[in-house]
This record gives sequence, C-alpha cells and structure tokens, in this order.
Amino acid sequence: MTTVGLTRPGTVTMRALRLTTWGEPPTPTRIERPVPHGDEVLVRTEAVGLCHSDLHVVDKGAGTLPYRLPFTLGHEVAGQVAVLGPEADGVTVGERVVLYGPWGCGTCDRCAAGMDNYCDRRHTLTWHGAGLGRDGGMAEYVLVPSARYLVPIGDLPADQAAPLTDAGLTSYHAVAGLRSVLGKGATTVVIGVGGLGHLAVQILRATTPSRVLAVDIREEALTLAYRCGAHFGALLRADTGHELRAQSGGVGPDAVLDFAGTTESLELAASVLRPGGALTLVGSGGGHLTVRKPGALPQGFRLSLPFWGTRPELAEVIALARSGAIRVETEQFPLSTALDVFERLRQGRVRGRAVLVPD
Ligand code: FEH
Ligand code: ZN
Ligand code: ZN
Repeated sequence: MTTVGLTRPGTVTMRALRLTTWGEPPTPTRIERPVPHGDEVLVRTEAVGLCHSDLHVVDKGAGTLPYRLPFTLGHEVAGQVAVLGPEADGVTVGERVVLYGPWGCGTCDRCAAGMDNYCDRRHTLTWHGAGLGRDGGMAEYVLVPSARYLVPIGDLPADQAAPLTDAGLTSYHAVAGLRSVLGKGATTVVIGVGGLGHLAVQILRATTPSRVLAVDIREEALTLAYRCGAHFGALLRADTGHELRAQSGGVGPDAVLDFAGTTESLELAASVLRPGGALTLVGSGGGHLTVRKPGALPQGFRLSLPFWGTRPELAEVIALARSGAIRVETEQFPLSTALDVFERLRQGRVRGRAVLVPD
C-alpha cells in the first residue's frame, strides 16, 4: 500500500521507499519529485543495492543514529542524469552515473579532497549520506547535492555499478590500506565471502601480488571464493588456523580482511597473523578482541577499521569493473518488492548483493 506524502496539486510526484517512524518498516510513499537548485543534480535511479546497513538503520536506528525522519533509503545507487541545477557542471543530461554515497559537510579539508567518508565535521552532521539520513535512491529519482558526488559509468550495467558504490568501494578502500604489507610473496586471508568479501577477493587478485585464502562458514561461499580467484578456501573450524598458517608458508598471513567481525573471526585472525601483519576489520559482527601488552597479539600487530571509501577510489573501482577485472554477484528484484527483499536479507537468503530496480 503506497501512502501519499503532502504534495501540492499539479506537482510531479514519484514513488519512494521512506523511513518515517523509527522501529517501523519503511513505507512505500508517493512524494514530490525534487527540483535541483544551485549545483544540485537530479538522477533517475536505474538500480539501488540493499546493504546490511539498511537493515541496521531500519531495525536498530532508533536512538542510535543522528538521522532526522523521514528520509528515503538507498545508498548504493546507479542511474542517469535527468536534470541539472543552474550551477551544476561536470556531468551532462543523459549521462549514466553512480553516486558517491558518503556525503560529509562538503567544506572541510577531508571533504574537499573527496574523502567525505572521513569528514572532520562528521560528529555535527545528522546524516552519513544518500539514504542514510538524506534522501537516497530507493525511489524513481534521487537529488544529489553536487556533481562532485557523481562518477560516470559508461555502459556498465546498473546492477553491476550500484553495488560497487558501497560493497565494492568499501572492499577497495580496505585493500588500499594494506598496500604496504602486500608485496611480492605476501598472503592475505579474507574472512567472510559475502557481498563485500567476494569483491575483496577479486580486488586483491586484480591489484596486488598477494596469495588469497578465503574463510567462511558456508561451502557455497568457498565455491564463490574460488570462482572469484581465491587460491585456497577453508571452512571456519577449530583447526582453520593451522590450515591458514600452512597455506601461508608456515609464517602466517601478512594481512587478514575480516568481513564478519565476530569474536571468533577476530581471534582467528589474531592467532594466525604474521609478526608485523595487519588486521583490517570491516564486518559489523560486534565481536571484540583484547589488545594488551604483554599479550597474545603478534609483535608489530596493526589494526584498522576502515569506513566506506573516497571519491577518487570510487572512480578506480568503476574503472576496474569496466575493464572486466571485477564482477559483482547480484540478485535483482523489482523495487516494489523491497520489503520482501529486506526480509530475505535478514534471513541470509540473498546470494551476493541484492539490487532493487525501479518497476
Ligand atoms: C553506512 C553508514 C553507516 C555505517 C555503515 C555504512 C556502510 O554501509 C557504508 O559502507
Ligand atoms: Zn552500506
Ligand atoms: Zn567535511
């Protein structure tokens, strides 16, 4: 059932999936189609990915997120430039684009460098970006504050492009932070081969000389890992650490990318890492790891918790995809079935990344 937001008679409207009440499911709504002003750009949505963060916003956002309701969900967006604001430049009407999703303050040093994901004023903002406190792409159109948040995609299919803006960019940014330890002969473990992990395997193979070992709790995920270029796959069990050490020359992996983020995955990572190795925690599994000296962590242990990615990196991810070096495993669904797809994602019944297509 679609509710109709307050719209003036004669205005052009559009369908949007909006979060209107904390703790309640998002509501299919008809609202006014935005008109771009200044350097804003209106994009017609072609595809929008569904992320576990969308579940977090809907299921646990009350009292934990600074967002102001209502807003339209959807932070993994691909589409076509529909209308330019009078001062907008850098893109043309009809151009196919993706949205760089993390929108910061727009004026601090980090935002000016295209690093809105690490905006210096993040703590003052009531949003994280498109679909995260600001109107996003689970709608027929999405209004983007500036063309600087748009990256051209050429003829890349929308269902491939949309997930690259978050799942792809987050994985790419995480790998980029490991460049210093991933030289010739290095080994990397990827824990969790899901919507992000399967892209991380491909990005590691495409951009580093590293040997790639995959770990997951599901056999089908290991099959996907091998298809994505992993050299070895192991189920997460009591003896996984021995297998990983054996597969990394007996010295242990130089890096671990943890897309699960559970206590079990963190402890496995810390137990196998090579001295001087790096653990990158991406998954929001809520697990914990004790960091103490003296303690059990390897000498020279490094930990990072990267968040999303930068606008220049998004252009690099799109270029990798357009070259054929990476490919997203997706399941496509009509946008009108979004609430069912939210439920499928909650129940772990989505293979790869779920992508919603306006119908
Ligand atoms: C977005 C906003 C807040 C937390 C996490 C996220 C991720 O989905 C972005 O990749
Ligand atoms: Zn996300
Ligand atoms: Zn900023």
